[in-house]
Amino acid sequence: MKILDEISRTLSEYLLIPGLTTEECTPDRVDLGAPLVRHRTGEEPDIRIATPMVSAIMQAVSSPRLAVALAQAGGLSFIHQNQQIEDQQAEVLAVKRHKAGFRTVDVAVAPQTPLGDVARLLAATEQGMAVVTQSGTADGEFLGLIGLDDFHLERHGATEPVSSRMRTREGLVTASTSVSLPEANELIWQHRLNALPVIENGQVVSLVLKKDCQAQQTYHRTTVDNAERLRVGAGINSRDYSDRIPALVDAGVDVLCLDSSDGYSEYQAKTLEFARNKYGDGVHVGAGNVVDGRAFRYLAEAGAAFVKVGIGGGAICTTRAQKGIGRGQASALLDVVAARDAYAHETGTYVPLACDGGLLNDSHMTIALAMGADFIMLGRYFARLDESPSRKVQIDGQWYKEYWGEGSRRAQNAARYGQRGQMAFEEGVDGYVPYAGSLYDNVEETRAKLTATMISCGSTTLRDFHRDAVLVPVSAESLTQTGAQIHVRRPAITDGEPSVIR
Ligand code: MZP
Repeated sequence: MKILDEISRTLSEYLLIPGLTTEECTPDRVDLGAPLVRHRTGEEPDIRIATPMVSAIMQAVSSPRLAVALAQAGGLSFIHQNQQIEDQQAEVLAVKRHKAGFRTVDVAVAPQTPLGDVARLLAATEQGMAVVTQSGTADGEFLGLIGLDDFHLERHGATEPVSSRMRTREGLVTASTSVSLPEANELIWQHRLNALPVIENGQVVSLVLKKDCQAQQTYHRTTVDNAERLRVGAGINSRDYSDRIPALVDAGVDVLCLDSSDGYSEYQAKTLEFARNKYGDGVHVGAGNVVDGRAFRYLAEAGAAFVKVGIGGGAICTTRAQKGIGRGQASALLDVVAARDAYAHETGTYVPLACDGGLLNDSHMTIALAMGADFIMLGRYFARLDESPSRKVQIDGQWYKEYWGEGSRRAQNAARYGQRGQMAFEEGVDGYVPYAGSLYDNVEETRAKLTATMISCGSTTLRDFHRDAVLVPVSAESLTQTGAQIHVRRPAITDGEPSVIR
């Protein structure tokens, strides 16, 4: 037994001291770009991301929809591995096949579907338009479109069929699959359309929406591969890797990551060895999670493309209470950063680090990046957003999204926790997080905060930030004074007027 001569510290226990802000430190010069995979020091990695944020390998977080939105915002998602290989493969394929600006059909109805059902479907999926097909399924014969602008339930009747109000195929402008996005947008403006269906063999392959035209112009740091397809990652485990890795590689996955609560194991080294023997440098596999320099070196030597840091800090995690394993995220990160830098110095190979779990607010991200993390993996942050796959629910008038841990009974991700079959005990919880709106808006706001912090510290790149940041531990007393100190309660609202509480 050995007891480390240090206290396990969290990210909240540090603050940044501003550095000299020079005239060169302007928002347009700040580059938040980060390397995602190992590379020779001083050279460019195969994959970089413009926004140093990736989504957690979790059922409640990383779906194709979120992966598309995050890649458009400059980050990257890891499609979760707690599903059948073919299902995960299909999700990766869906992202790789995503044509920017071209949506797959989210809502399809039949001509006889009652208008009331259409209204409910559109509200539940937050869409404004449904495709009408003979069979009522997305791959049925295309008959027309029906949108919220086409009917009013009180005027037209909830039981009336879709056929009474739909816009039929004959009167619609459509396009073939050879249409490019600029051409599609041109047709939309020329014919004053809300939506342009793209048709092949009588079926709708995709829809181009007017409201997306504007949005496309805002995505200027999208994470794409050499063929301009969105990049996407995927989780793997150290059990079925010999089948899962080839299936994901066939689907065009850009980067893989071992998904385990404790990655310091021979199982991970064997999985990395399998990938290396089969694909050489052609496939990138990240590993983790670890909380000290020994574990980092072990995985770096085994060929990890990047290493994830963090055990027990996740917002939904009960590992520390259940098993007594873990380390404060700041202590873990500082130890692993030192090991990464020593490894780079000795070998000339830089293995990026992801800070994973327990980042409760944006300032934790700036502290983690200042300490040397290359990018941040987030679960709770993305689970709150429109694009996450979980349900949006209202509780006591407030909107929430469901969020559950991979170690919860709901997820049953036994492979991640080294358990077999049904999980014998839980290491995570199942609950709700406050709903927070669209991914793009949230990521832009976070980017603005990271940029402002780096400017205060006098850095324009993350590499400079790693080198120049000055951090200070805070006392328990000053922790209690962090945040707004409001002593006046907001008055209760009665009859529309605030009543003063004395
Ligand atoms: P957070 O961003 O929600 O705080 O943490 C997300 C991270 O928590 C994931 O990337 C993963 O490493 C970890 N995780 C996922 N499920 C559990 C669990 O059920 C967990 N215990 O700890």
